Amino acid sequence: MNSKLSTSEDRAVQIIKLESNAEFRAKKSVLLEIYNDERVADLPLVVVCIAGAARKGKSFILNFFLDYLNHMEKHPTETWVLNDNTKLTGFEFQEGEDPTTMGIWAWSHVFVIEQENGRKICFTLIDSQGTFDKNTGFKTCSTIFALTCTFSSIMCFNVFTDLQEDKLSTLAVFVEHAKRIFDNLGGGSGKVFQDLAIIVRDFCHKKYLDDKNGGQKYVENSLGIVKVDELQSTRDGLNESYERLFGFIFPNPGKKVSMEKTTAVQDIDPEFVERAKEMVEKLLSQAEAKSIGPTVLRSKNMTDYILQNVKCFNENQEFAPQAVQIVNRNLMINLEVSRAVETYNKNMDEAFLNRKTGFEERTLDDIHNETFAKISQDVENHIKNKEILAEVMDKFGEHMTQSFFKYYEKNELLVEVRVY
Ligand SMILES: Nc1nc2c(ncn2[C@@H]2O[C@H](COP(=O)(O)OP(=O)(O)O)[C@@H](O)[C@H]2O)c(=O)[nH]1
Ligand SMILES: [Mg+2]
Repeated sequence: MNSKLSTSEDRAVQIIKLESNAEFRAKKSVLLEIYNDERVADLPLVVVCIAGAARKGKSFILNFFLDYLNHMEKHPTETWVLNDNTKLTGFEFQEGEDPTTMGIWAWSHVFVIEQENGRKICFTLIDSQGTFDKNTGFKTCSTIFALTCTFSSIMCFNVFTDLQEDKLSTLAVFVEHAKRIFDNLGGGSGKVFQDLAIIVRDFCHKKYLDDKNGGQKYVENSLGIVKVDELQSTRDGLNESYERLFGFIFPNPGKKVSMEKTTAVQDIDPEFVERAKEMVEKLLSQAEAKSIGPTVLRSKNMTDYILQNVKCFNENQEFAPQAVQIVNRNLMINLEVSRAVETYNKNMDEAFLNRKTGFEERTLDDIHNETFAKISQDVENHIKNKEILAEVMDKFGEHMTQSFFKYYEKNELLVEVRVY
C-alpha cells in the first residue's frame, strides 16, 4: 500500500472524531489503511483500549504498551528491558483543552506477534480523549467510553488515586447496557467481554503498595466492600460481563512526570516503571483476540466493526442497547457466513487442484456433501445460540449453493475435455 499513512512514520491517528453537533464520525479511509493492510488483514486482532478522565496519564501509560509491542515485533526472542536510555514516546500528552482532538485515536501500525503456540496474532492500541471531562457533555463522554468498551478485548480503565463509586458509575451504566447488547450472541464462556484492567494512578495506600498482589487485592476489595446496593450491582455486573478482571496500582511517577513533561525512563520513579512493565507483560503476553460472541475478529473486520458501531451510536442519541445489539449480531452472523463460504471454496478448490479431467457427478456431490457437513459441524460447535445458528446456516446454504454451481460448471468443462 503506497499511501500517506504507511509511508510516513508510525504515529497516533484519529479514527473517530467528535463533530460539532455531538455526532461522531469514523474515518473510513484511515481505518482501511490501518486494519486492512495485507500484512495483518487476516490475523486475529487483539484490541487494547484505554479510557478514563482527561489528563490522568492515559497516553503516557499507553507508551509502555507501545514500547513492548515495538520490541516484541522486532526482537521476539529478546527480553524486553526498560533502561535509562529508553524514551517512551508515541502517544502525545495533552496539555490544554482542544475540542478537535476529542474522540478516539489508534496507533497507525498494527503489531504482529508470534505467540508461544506458534500462532501469529496482531495488536492494535487505541487511546481515547475527552472522557468524563467536565467540559465535555456527559453523553459525549459516555459514548466515547461505550465505544472503547465495545471495541476492546483488553479494556484499561484509568482512574486517579482511588476507586470510589463515582468513578465506577459510568462503567457500571455501560456494563448494564452491554449485558443486554451481547446477551443474544451466545457461545464462548457466555461473558460479554474479555479483559478489564482497572488502573489506579497516584495511589497512596502503603499497605497495598507493599504487597506484590496489592493492585489486584485493592481492586477486588474496593469492589467487594459492599455498602451500597448500587456498588454491589456494579461489582456483580463486572464479574458477569468480563472474563477476567485485573487491578493495577501505581505510585506517583515523580515530579518530572507530574509537573514537567518527560518521556525519558530515567526521569520516572523506578517503582512506577517496574509496575508498568509488569502490567504490560501480564496483559499482553497471553492476550486473546477480540471476539464478538463466539466469533473471533480479524484485523480486516475491524473497519466495518467500528463504522457500524459508530453509525449505530449516532442514530440512537439516547444510548440504545437494542440497536447496538442488532448491529453486533448482524456483523457476527455475516462474519461467520463469509468464513464458512471461504472455507467451502478453499476445500473445493483443493479438490480440483491439478485435476485434468472432471469428476463423476456422484463423486462431485460426495465431495460437496462432505465439505458441507464438516463446515456445518464446526459452525455448530461454536455457536451455541440456536436462532443465530439457524440464521448462519440458512445464509451459508444460500451462498454455498451459488458456489457449488460454479464448481459444477467447472467440472462440466473438465468432463468435456475428457470426452473429446
Ligand atoms: N500525577 C501524575 N501525572 C502523570 C502520570 N502519568 C502521566 N502524568 C502527567 O499527566 C499529564 C497528562 O498526561 P496524559 O498522558 O496526556 O493524560 P491523558 O489526558 O489521560 O492522556 C502529563 O503531563 C503527564 O506527564 C501519573 O501517573 N501521575
Ligand atoms: Mg491522552
